[in-house]
Amino acid sequence: MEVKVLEGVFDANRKKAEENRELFRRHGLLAINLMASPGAGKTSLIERTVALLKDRVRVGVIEGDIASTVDAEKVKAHGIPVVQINTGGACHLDAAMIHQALDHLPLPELELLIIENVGNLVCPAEFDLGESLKVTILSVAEGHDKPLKYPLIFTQTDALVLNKIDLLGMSDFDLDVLRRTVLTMNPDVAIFELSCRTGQGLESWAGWLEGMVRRVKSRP
Ligand SMILES: Nc1nc2c(ncn2[C@@H]2O[C@H](COP(=O)(O)OP(=O)(O)OP(=O)(O)O)[C@@H](O)[C@H]2O)c(=O)[nH]1
Ligand SMILES: [Mg+2]
Repeated sequence: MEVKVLEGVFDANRKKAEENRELFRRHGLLAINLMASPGAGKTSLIERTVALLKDRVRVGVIEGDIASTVDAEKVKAHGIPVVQINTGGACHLDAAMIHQALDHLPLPELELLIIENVGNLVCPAEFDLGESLKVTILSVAEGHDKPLKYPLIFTQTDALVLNKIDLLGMSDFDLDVLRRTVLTMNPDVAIFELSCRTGQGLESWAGWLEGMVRRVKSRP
C-alpha cells in the first residue's frame, strides 16, 4: 500500500514536471535545478553568477526553503525577479510548487531561471522539476566521500560545482579522489572548481552556463 502511494506521488510529479519542461521549451528558457547540502554555497553561487551574467543574460530565480525569505532578499538586491517558495517542512521542491511559482515570474522576458532547491543531498534528487539541467554543489568543507554516500544526486547531475576551494589547504579534502569517484559514477558530468569567496574559477562556470543558455535559445 505504501509503495502504491509513493508511486502515485512520483507519477503526479512526473506529469507536472513535463508541463514545466514544455513551458520552459516554449519560452526558450534554460532552467537550472541547483541542489546541495545546507550551507554548501547555493545562494552565494547564485549571487556571483547573477553579478557576472546579468548584463548579458536575463536571469530570474526561484528560492526554495523550508522557512524564511533570507535567501530571496539577498538575491532580490541584485535587481532581478525572484520568487520565494516556503515548503513549510518538506525537504525538497516538487514540480507542482515550481508550476505555481512560475505564475509570478515574467517568463517571456527571461533567458535563464535558477531554482535554488532546499538544502539536502537526498530528497531533491528524487523529484524532477522539469528543469533543463541539474547542477549540484559540493563544498570542500563537506569532504570528498559524499558522492559515495549520496550516489543518486551525483549520478544524475549534469554539472558538479566544487565550491570553497579557498579552504583546500585547511582540510583533508582530496580533489583527485573526488574527481575519480564522480567521473566513475557519472562520466559525462562537467566539473567546476571554484570559490564564491575569492571569485577563483567563476568565469569558467559562468561561461559554460551562458553557452548553455545560448544553445537553448537557438533551438527551433
Ligand atoms: N570560505 C568560503 N565560504 C563560502 C564560500 N561560498 C559560500 N561560503 C559561505 O558559506 C556560507 C553558506 O553559504 P550559502 O550561499 O548561504 O549556502 P546555501 O547552500 O545557500 O545554504 P542554505 O540555503 O542554507 O542551504 C556563507 O557563510 C557563505 O559566505 C566559499 O567559496 N568559500
Ligand atoms: Mg541558500
